[in-house]
Amino acid sequence: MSIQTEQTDKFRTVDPAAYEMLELASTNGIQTAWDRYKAQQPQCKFGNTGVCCRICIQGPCRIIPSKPGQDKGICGANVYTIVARNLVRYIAGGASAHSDHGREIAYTLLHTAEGHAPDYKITDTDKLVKVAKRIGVQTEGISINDIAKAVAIKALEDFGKYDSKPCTWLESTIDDERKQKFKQTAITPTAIDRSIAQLMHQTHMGNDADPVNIIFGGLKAALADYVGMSLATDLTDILFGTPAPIITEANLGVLDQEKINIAVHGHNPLLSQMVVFAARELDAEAKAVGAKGINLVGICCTGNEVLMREGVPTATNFGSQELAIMTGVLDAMIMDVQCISPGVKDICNCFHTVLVTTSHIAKIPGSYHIEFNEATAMEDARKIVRLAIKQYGTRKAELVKIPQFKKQVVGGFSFEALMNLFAKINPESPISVLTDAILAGEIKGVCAFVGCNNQKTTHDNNTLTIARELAKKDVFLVSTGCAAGAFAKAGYLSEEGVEAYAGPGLKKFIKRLEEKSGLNAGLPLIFHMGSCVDNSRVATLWTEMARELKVSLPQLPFVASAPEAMSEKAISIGAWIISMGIPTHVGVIPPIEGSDLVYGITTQIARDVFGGYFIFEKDPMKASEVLFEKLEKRAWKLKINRETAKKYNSELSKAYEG
Ligand code: BF8
Ligand code: SF4
Repeated sequence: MSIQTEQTDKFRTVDPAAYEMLELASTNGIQTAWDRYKAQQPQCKFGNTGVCCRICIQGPCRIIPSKPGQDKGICGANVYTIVARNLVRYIAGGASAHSDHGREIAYTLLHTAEGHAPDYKITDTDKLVKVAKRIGVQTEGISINDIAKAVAIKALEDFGKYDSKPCTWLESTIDDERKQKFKQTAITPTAIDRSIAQLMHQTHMGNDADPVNIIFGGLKAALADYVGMSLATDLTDILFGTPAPIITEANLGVLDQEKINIAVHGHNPLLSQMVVFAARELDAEAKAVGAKGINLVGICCTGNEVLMREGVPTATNFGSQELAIMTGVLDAMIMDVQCISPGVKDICNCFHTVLVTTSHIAKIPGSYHIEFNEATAMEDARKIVRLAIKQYGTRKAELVKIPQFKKQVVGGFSFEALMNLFAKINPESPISVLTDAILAGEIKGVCAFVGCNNQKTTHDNNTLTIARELAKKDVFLVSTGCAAGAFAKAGYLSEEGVEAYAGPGLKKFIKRLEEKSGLNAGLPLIFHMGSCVDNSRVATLWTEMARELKVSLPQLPFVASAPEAMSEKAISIGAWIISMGIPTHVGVIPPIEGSDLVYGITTQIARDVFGGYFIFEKDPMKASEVLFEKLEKRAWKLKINRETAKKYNSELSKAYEG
């Protein structure tokens, strides 16, 4: 059975709802990201290969290595310096975005504990105490508020502390082998802000010209990114609850013509979570204007946050964000920060949808700006929801067209939720349910899907293809971000995906868990672990697996794939994943091909030093083969090592007995 419809266009999207909207856009002459991508062709070769330097205003210097005189920048910078600098500056951008998101959560936790953020509360006290103990905060005889305050302060210290100790959220979450590795390579961050500032300094005109050193500086900032993400996940769980399995739906068919539809779009749940509460509270006001209630939907990672905790359906993912407006029933799109294409405003202009910006660092000309403040959170959220209620009356019936595609989603698999599920089979050692299945050969390893959509690929196609191929070969799959959005829309986050694509081993494994799950739905083919900052949950999973198997991360049968990576954040995540020892596929070639040396550092030297490395492969079928081969090799070595160790130990003990 195929759960993709035939009615898809292999050049633009494999999402049938997006396809329908794209057809509508063509008919009505509405410009979308797809058109603008076309208009940008051919894209600048210098930019595409990373050899254009704009770091000082003597530039731009565009390098042609084969052309004497143009083989270096005006200052004498070599092509490898330029490519490396450009690459790591992406990491600085990504780390800034993730960590600044984390910082806001930390401030809100602090202010909640101090009583200055009356609309927030500490929801998961168990997780608070667990995190406190892990990072060395006293809990015995201390009030919940005081523990929360101490935890929040520790988190804020990770941004700007002045000592040279490693960041707490790195030191308390990774294994000793990686700690040593990061120490030896001098990439342990001591403060997030400092690592990012240092990287910008390091890559300023006339500073570091050594590509290896520049890349190591980039990895330090990438680990700072990990710290920011890790603390963001922990503190968000403390404030709003740790996700548990939840059943919902995805794709544009979740929009409801009879209700007031509000989309939350962006990343930071401080606002979107409040909009969830406000929408529930104001349902009667929606009914008073003739609607059947309020239908809240999510786009991108703020959507993932409220899906994981509240079961809010996903409307769509990054690549197709504009298309949600074209349904004509979206009364308001509420943005917080990151990955919001300014192009959404142009589409809003063609429909009645009101675009509401809420952050002082993310405004779009022509949209409503309702500044969101933690101190007045619910009041702000109510204001936004009421704006949508008002807007409902201006809907144009003749422009309504909702594609009738939606799929069931079983999400909410935080690390804790996964362990709770595994504990139903093995309460003493939940993680060994997964590791034993790998050792037995039932499961061939784990692949984590992360990242975005990118116009350079067919929307959702790389992501779905690689997952299908790996699932057929019995690889256990987890996902975050817009990759999870693609899976949600295609039915891969439900039982339907298992029936369609799971290989015999994977199916047996999932069904064994399903029997005990106690859920009102079957388990999914792919386990949704959350938003992009929640890649920290994925890191917890691999750390726990390695601990159980008594191996280091470079030996673990675990790979990652960002099949349609787009943002600076995706590059930053990829960089810390490889530094953790995990081979990472990227389906879009970043601008590094202009330097063989830099390309080699990321794909080869990284392997020698960290055990993790990038695999750049645009063809999804080939990528799935390479990823599987990496898993097989690691799983095979794991078994051989264990058998040898067992034999050696028993021979040794026999010798002693003798
Ligand atoms: O942080 S996956 S397009 S929405 S960057 Fe953006 Fe990429 Fe989506 Fe989430 Ni992550
Ligand atoms: Fe050109 Fe050097 Fe300035 Fe870059 S830093 S723009 S290579 S002069």
